[in-house]
Amino acid sequence: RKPTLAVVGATGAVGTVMLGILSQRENVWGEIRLIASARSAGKLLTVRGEQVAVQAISPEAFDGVDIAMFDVPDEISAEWAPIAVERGAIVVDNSGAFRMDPDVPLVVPEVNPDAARNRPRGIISNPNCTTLTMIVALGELHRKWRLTELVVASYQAASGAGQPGIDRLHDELEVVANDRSLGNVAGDVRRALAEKLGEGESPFPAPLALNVVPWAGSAKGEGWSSEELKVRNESRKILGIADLKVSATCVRVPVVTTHSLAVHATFAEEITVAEARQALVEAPSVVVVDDPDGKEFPTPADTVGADPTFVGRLRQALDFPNTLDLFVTGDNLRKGAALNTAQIAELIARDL
Ligand code: 11C
Repeated sequence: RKPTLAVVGATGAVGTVMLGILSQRENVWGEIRLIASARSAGKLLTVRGEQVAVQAISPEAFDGVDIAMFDVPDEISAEWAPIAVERGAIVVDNSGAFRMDPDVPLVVPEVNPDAARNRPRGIISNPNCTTLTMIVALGELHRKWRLTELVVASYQAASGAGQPGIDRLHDELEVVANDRSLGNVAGDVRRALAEKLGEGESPFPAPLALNVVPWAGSAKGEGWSSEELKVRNESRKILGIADLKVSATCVRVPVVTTHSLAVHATFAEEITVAEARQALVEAPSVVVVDDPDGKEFPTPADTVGADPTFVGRLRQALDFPNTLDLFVTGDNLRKGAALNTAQIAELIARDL
């Protein structure tokens, strides 16, 4: 019997990409059950070329499910993942609810696949999309040269904030698109948005159109955002380096989908650009795009919709021995979320 899979949060931004991914990858699943809030119950969604009606979330909805993938907010996962486990499912959770629980593995199949086998709570966590954007490439370099320090700045897409983030960016772009006077006086974009879109709630704490916003997530004290602490804590856990030195600055940019990171990575062993490039070229799921003279480097616009991590701008840091600077891009809804979750589910389905 092929295992039964549940997709919880099937109607969200990540859930929508998940249904596409499940339709494209090898068909290892028997039934695929779609679950969402009661509001979406009965809605017909297409997966594997078939229309499937969404079921309202309930304990019974998990009966007979072998693996349940959750793409829902933290508080929904915190409540419902243990219920799905009680009903017999193994949960692969893409929220932040369980990632730092010592009894929950945090898995990236290219980096620490074996961790998926030790899951005392019946739950496996999927990392945050910002961490995931860089971690496959860094895992490969760490395997060979032992990573000791990481300084990163992120350039995060609007879809990291889900469908409301995507909608807001498009609304803002519509306002600024036909006004060439904007962007010349401090506050003019903010005023134009307030005038045209009202003072309504934005998922972002400042205008995103014609701007960059040095903040993602919630405040975690001493000036740090939740997103920055996730990059630090999750990188340590996935790579298994408890004392990895990490400093992150997370920034939102007016890109719909695909996160980018500028990475400054220091290693215990001597590393050259040529060796690092070769290791990355050979790494599964990594594509090196690095010919600035030929105008070839990773950009979000050229990455969106693709599965691999793209790496470019590889340089030996001039004033830091054993340190590489590089730029990485990855589709935050695919490898950053749905794809990695699907890969974990496939990994554990093989052992069922
Ligand atoms: C963002 N990375 O870009 C966030 C979204 O912990 O899974 C995902 C939050 C998370 O806003």
